[in-house]
Amino acid sequence: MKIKSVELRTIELPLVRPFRTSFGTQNARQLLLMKISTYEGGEGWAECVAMSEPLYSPEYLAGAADVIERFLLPSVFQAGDIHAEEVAHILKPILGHQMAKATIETAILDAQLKMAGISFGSYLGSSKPKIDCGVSVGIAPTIDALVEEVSLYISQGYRRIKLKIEPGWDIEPVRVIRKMWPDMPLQVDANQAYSRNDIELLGKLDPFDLLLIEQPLDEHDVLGHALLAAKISTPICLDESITSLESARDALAIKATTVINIKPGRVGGYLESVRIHDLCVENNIAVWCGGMLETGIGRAANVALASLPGFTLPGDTSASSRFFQRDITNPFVMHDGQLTVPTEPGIGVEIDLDFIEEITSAKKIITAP
Ligand code: SMG
Ligand code: MG
Repeated sequence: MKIKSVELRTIELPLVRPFRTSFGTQNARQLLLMKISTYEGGEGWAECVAMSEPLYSPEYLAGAADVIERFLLPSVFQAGDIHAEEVAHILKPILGHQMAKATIETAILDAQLKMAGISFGSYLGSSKPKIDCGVSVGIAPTIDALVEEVSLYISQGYRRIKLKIEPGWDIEPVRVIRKMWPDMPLQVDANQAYSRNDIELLGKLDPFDLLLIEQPLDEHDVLGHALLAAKISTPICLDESITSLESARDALAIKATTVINIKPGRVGGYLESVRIHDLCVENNIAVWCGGMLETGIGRAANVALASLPGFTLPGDTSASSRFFQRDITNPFVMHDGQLTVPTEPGIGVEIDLDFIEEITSAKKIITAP
């Protein structure tokens, strides 16, 4: 395949309710969309999961757009005839920027699979037609507001609840939710808000039978997670710290994590995600698919990934309506706590171009030299 042009646009979708984590509150999802066109007449879509500010990860929207245009696309254009399987290798000399790299690889893979008539799910190794859905619940203004929000998701059928926590919003919300729903699969996510000094405090979560605690410490403190894991009984699950197959292997080797959250953007794409999945299957480590408030474009590919056999825990693969009133594709609608894996070629969803145009704040077309 030879890439002819790449369209980059920034869009903004309002969230149905503010989403608060330990690093900030989001009221809207601003994101970068990519459409590639090939000389063979193919088209591929992807979204970049970087947030507008570098708070979850060092990458951010405008930075991703810049590195894509300035460094990544020139390398891709120079490579000429290209397959998705070669993209990571071609981009390797440019360090970091996994989310930006994942966007290019995914758009090329979408175009390639659409041309070949193969769905993302079949290509990646899907083993089931439907996946179980979990939902991520932000830090609420009050315990009552939290109970109300969790009740709504449970009534909608979600099969696992994840509570965002931070110092001062941890033991009490977990205690209340666990008491109301004693059998609900429940987990927490701190987004790095604690330190090694908090081991005793985090141990107070042990009585609540949580599936896991996600990324309690700094992303660079992998050893700290191993020390914590040795002292508490709640399983540790790394998110931000896992940026590649190698980092997953190392974290498992020192027992810093016993469950892994795979986010394709964070690890450089779906192909690296499958490699991490395979490593975990070999080592009997449960994996689940994380979420980055994706629109239908990113969600479609995530749902396909989450249908691989090693994804044994429900992911942050919620319905479109969890975040958006209106999605930019045909919406993902949950039935009985599950989403159906798309089977059409490529990411397998219909793109609502009219709506995308309406919410586009910037657009740029980069043509191959
Ligand atoms: O897409 O359902 C989703 C969001 C899930 O909590 C979620 N993601 O650390 O796992 C995480 C966060 C990262 C994004 S928070 C702005
Ligand atoms: Mg997380």
